[in-house]
Amino acid sequence: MQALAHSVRDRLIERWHDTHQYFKKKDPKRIYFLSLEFLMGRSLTNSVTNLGIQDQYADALTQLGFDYEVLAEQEGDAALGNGGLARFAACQMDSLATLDYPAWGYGLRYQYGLFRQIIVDGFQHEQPDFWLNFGNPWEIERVHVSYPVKFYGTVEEEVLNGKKCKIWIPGESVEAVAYDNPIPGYGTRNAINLRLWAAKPSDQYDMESYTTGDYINAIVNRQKAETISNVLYPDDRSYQGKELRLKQQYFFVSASLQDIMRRFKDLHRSFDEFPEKVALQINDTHPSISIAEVMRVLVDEEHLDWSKAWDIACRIFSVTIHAVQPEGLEKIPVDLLGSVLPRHLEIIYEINYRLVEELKKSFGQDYDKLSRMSIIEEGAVKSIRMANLSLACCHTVNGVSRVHLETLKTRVFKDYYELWPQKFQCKTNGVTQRRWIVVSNPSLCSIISKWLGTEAWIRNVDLISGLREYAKDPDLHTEWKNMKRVNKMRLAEYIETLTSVKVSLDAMFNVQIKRIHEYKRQLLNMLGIIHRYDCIKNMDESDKRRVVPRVCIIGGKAAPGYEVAKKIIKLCHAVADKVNNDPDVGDLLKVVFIPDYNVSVAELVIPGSDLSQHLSTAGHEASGTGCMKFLMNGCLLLATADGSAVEIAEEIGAENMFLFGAKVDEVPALREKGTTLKGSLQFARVVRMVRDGYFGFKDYFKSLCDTVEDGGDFYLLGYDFASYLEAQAAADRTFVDQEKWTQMSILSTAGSGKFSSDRTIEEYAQQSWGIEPCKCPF
Ligand code: B1H
Repeated sequence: MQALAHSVRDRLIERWHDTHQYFKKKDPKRIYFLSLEFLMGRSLTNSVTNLGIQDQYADALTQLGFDYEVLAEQEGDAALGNGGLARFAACQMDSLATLDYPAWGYGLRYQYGLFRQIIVDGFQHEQPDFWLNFGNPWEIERVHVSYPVKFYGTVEEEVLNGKKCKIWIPGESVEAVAYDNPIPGYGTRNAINLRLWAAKPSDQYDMESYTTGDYINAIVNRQKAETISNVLYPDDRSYQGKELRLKQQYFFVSASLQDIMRRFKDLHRSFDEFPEKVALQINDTHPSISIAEVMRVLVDEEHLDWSKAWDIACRIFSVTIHAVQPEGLEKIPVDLLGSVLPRHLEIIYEINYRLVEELKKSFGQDYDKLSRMSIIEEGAVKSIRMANLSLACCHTVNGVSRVHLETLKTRVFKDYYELWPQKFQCKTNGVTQRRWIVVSNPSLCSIISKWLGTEAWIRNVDLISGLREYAKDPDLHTEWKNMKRVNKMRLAEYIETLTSVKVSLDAMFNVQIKRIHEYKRQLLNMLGIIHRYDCIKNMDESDKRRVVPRVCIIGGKAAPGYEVAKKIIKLCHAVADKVNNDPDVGDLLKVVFIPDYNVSVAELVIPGSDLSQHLSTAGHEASGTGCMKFLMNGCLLLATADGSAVEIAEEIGAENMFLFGAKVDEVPALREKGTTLKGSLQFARVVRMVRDGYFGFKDYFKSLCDTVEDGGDFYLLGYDFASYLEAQAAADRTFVDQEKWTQMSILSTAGSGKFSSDRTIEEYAQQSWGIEPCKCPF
């Protein structure tokens, strides 16, 4: 595998090198995509596919006595991210390369990726993912590309050319070393760069301790420097105010900006041209300290006037917000920021002072409004609102689906929207069909190309709608069903190897794979399964013959500190134990938890699914991108009208999916009703089964049951239960009619074109970044 990877890498490097030479020669405006997380998964199959060398490689390997697919399976995942936000970044990189945009990705080279999930007795345990153990053939270490990144210290005033200026005297310096990861486009020579920074001790580090003879401490401190890029934070959306997290953010931002400015200065004299050559995209607010950093460099180091510098900053930055709730927005305590980055704190105060003066012109003395819009949050812990900093500066603020943008406009950033409506834009997420069809479902890929008579859809996905014409064609149906069956077989084998559960290929494979979160409502899924089990138990043999057999597949990680999510995982196992071993049930119902869900598991599971579930309480999933991957693979969707599912329904027709549950605008009123809102009798019954210890672990599950009963039920499981069961019943009825099901499946794939990240990237390029393709000649 290593040898194979190195041979592919050689080809990658050639293209990557040529692309950069070409970019350098043409000097187009570049887009720099800053993200604290990239979830790249495996690289071999993706690179081989995009380079168009798969057949030659497979043949050559056969001659050497190896199997390409077997080798490809050996590769571990690069899991430098948590979930949707990070995979979004990875899909964007694939589209940027394929569409020939002059783009760079910048992030952190964590030594430990997202934890590995181990299940012991049905409980989740976390193990470190030391993914670099055997080296990483896909990266190129650039020992000569390194920059010092400073922290702590003090700010002093000095007089330069008769003008007072501030200078930052840092207390610590850490070296950022570049690791380059070539990202090949498909059907083009272009290969762009994902540059990830690793922290190394700096020679200038803690000079004072050396000179004062404190040798041991000096060494210990040097080693501490390396911890900055050690480990990815597992997202629980609540670790606000951690020093290491702030240092990670500033570390990669500072190194990236030094790199970007050096590249700019190689060819340009004046920063006046900066906005014509540089667009900076920040992936959520995590890199938003870059706004203060750009101001610091331009004002303190390049000696530009404040207003000139601010004008430049406002023209280069745009942001994508992924959060839905105001509580999900990042805040950094003033004390913390002031200690780690004292000069940046001053700069943020200055930005805020000018912002508030500006706001007063529009809103006069409306102090409530002014304090809501301020970058500084007063209160028990005085904090910096990173989202407000981004809103104040960025020329574009992007939501990730239409429903999400609406929430941003009307709730989360209402005041800002009223002031600057033109900044707010919708850029519905997308995923790359290269990885999610071509690589992970080769049989589907061949079917599509055969029926469309071209492979052009791989670069121009709009063509995929051409399949609609054949949605009723019996020959296509036969091929489609065979494809699905082969993929299900592969998945069934995987399930059996992992869990020893044998599943029937005639059953409907019903899947929910994503991070475990209360709002995503895996608990609703479990309660639905319990209801189904309860019904089967109470049936006579003739009723049982009418049951559609189901394999319920669940997978996902819970943040290590998220107790409720961990209990949901245990419940999946407890229910599986009972159901899978009940002779009354047999093949009618199987429950499987797939451990350690990650990108490569998704590549296997998605093509083998019949039905996928997206159950978030309406208004809570900003977009959701898993659903797009299922859609492309012709899996039917059972979903709430939330995030991108609303737009999917528009594209394929609501009649081609199973929608259920409260709508976004009904949710607040339903919550108001609170305690008076009683779920159905059926709901009460299944919760009672868990409460009474029907699945064991009575005491352990008590608090889980409390979250959906006794007036709790913030996520409205009780309210949505009846409608959920109805949608599941509709899915059963349809599944019996295989012709109808297959037709809906074909129409799903045919309607998935909009959800390609190629479309998303074109929108960003045109509406936010103002960049043009720059295609390296072959
Ligand atoms: C999304 C996050 C996120 N939204 C903080 N917010 C994180 C926030 O480690 N952290 O600090 C990590 C992740 N991730 C997801 O983004 C949304 O929930 C999905 O609905 C959306 O599809 C995805 C991509 O836009």
